[in-house]
Amino acid sequence: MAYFPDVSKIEYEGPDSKNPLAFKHYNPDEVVDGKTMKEHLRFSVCYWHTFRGTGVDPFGAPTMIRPWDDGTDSLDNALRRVDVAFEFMEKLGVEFYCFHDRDVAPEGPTLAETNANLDKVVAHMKQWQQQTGIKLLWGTANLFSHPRYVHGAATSPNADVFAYAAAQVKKAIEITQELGGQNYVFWGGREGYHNLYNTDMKRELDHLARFMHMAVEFAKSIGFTGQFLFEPKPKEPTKHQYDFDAAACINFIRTYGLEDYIKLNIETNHATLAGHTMMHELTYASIQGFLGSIDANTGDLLLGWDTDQFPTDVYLTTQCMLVILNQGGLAPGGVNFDAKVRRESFEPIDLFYAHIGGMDAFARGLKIAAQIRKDGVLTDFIKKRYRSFDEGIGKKIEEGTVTFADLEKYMLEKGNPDPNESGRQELLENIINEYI
Ligand code: XLS
Ligand code: NI
Ligand code: NI
Repeated sequence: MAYFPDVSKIEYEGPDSKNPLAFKHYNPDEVVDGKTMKEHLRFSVCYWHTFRGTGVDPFGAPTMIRPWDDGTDSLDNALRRVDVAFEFMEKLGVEFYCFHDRDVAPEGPTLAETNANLDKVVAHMKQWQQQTGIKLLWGTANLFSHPRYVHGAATSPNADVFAYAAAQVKKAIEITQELGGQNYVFWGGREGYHNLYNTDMKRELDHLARFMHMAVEFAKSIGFTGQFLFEPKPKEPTKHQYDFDAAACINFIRTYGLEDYIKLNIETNHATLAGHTMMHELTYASIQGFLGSIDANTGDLLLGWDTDQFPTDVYLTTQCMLVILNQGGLAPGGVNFDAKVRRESFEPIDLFYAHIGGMDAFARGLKIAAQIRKDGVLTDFIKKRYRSFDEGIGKKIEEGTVTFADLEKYMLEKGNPDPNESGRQELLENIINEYI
């Protein structure tokens, strides 16, 4: 049975094609900078927005037309959605997908029944993976939708809720392993606070760290070798999320001795909410060896919430790919479209347009970034800008062989520093424009 009867496999037709159901730039086997595009980009479809998104918003009812979905939480409906998902991903030509445990299977009245539901759906997903070759980029657990998580999960003041969340994550790691998942993501969900009058921040952070240590220990005990990833987000649903931004997450990871086990999954819209650019977040994580994977979406700069739109801005994708290429790639991470079609884009075909656009935007970003790097446009400039640290006093400063007293003596003798040089920001912006 075909759920998208009007769509056949999406092919690369090149930049001159006018076919809206073809790639203009994403050519999976084309080699760019030593690797194929698909090796660089490792695209992933997210299950929650694409197969569970209904279009509901705080002001209105669901709008999405999904002929295959009967709107119930039955196991049959869940199994059918898997068929839809794999048909979609196969036609789109993505290699990976991601899901939360509760996206794919319904909760039952008890944890045992919930787990049994999950096992049935996971077996079905595994079959589809074997049949299509599509792989699991990462698994995760939904620790935020159910009312039991009203005060958080690992940071709940209720120890039983912590225990329930632990049981849920244990199972989520097991199914991620069962499906050959290459990573496992922790996104804070409701791990944060609305008001400090009722919050013991120290205890909550200690609990979150204990939770992650237990997850890491459990993964070791079953031989799960996937990479753990922590996903920063500054706010929403809580007023302050503990995984605020890359800097806060890295500080948390290091403070609690988790640096050997956890990297970051950086999401564009979350960077924006934190008052950063995506390029800032990626660079900050990457220079410290913590950039593991990305959630490729974008926000609306005029709206203050997580709109999770598909990325279409080629400047944005170029900046992402500059940082990713600089660190030699993302694997075992990838480019996950944690993005949803707009409430007004309610037809099934819109799911294809959205993903094709995102994939093409990243393919262009990849090609442009590779050319910028090849021509050394930015790297040469930056290298030259810092050349005073390559020799003389600068070299000694970097090597740590001079003291404040030495530098005072140096400057007293020299009198004044060498003159500064222009930063040439506008020139560089103009040059980048020539590549876009
Ligand atoms: C929500 C997050 C979430 C994570 C996975 O804003 O982006 O979707 O990626 O739990
Ligand atoms: Ni995300
Ligand atoms: Ni988000």
